[in-house]
Amino acid sequence: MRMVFRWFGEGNDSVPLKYIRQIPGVEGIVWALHDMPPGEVWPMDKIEKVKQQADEYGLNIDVVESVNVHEDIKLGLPTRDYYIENYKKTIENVAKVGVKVICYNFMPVFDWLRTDLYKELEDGSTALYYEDSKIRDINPMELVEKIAKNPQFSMPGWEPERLEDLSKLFEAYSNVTEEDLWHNLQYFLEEIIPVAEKHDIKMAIHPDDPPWSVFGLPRIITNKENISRFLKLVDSPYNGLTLCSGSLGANPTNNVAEMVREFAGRIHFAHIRNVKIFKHGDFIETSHRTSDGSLDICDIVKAYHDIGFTGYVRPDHGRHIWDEECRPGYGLYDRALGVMYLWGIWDALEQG
Ligand SMILES: [Mn+2]
Repeated sequence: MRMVFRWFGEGNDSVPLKYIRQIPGVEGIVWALHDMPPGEVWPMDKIEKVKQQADEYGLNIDVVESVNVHEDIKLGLPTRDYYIENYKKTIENVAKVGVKVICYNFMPVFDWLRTDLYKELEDGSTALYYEDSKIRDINPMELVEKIAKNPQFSMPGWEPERLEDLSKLFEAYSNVTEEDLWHNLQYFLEEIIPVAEKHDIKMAIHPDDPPWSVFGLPRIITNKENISRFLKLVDSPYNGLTLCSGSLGANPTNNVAEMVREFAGRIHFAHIRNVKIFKHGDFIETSHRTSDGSLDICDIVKAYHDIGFTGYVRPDHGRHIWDEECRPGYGLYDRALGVMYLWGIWDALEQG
């Protein structure tokens, strides 16, 4: 496995590249142009700037997360063709600096979803928390106020401009069924996968987080059956997965290690983190350690080891520990501990 670490860009992340290079075994950053609105072409000068910054610290920029998909594509509107053409140009542009994998998702309106960004764990650290009853009771607008208006940083997937016209967006989705979403995803893939093939970039869809419908919006990348269906939409190795253990694992019926084995060869990027699941679909993110959460991270890493995984891995979210001031879920300390835990398991497996 090749370890990488998410970085939000100069002036947009509390963690400097100088520190990232000091985490053992981290060879590159997972990056994006976070100031580019979905649907716009990423310009070469901005892409090259990130490359230069990473080069300075000997870090690669092989993995992009995310190139966001414009809502019109997910909605299947006539304007989608324009945004798909732009998406292709962005693929072409990032290929010029050597990008190998693009992570993206196909979740309507909301990217990931939580009800509390700073829920306290027993040890006094805080972490991202999802409480199902709150999602049922809350108006989506209130949630946006809470999440998107985070005072320190704009939250990835929750960019204010993206959610500006939330009620209109909800209205637009009111007639979109899961089957429509499948259809729109297929249309998108049939257009972009040949371009990805041409430029040798593996497309890696991120599962829905959490892996079930929220606010009545359709969600489809949620379980093993649906992922199998997704991979067949365009049966090419370039149409692959970002297998996120924490997202899929929030549903206890999902067996992540089993999915790793089943989808080996189509997994280009692994997000590994633990979650502790409570009743009623509530869950909290925990340290990566198996005993701290509900997922057997040892078994998941073993599955990757068994399949001879040579793709990219990143520790996913971390808790907020040691009074670190950071983006919710994206501090240095707990993610660095996560990296070391993953390497610890991997190295032990290597020794047999
Ligand atoms: Mn993830």
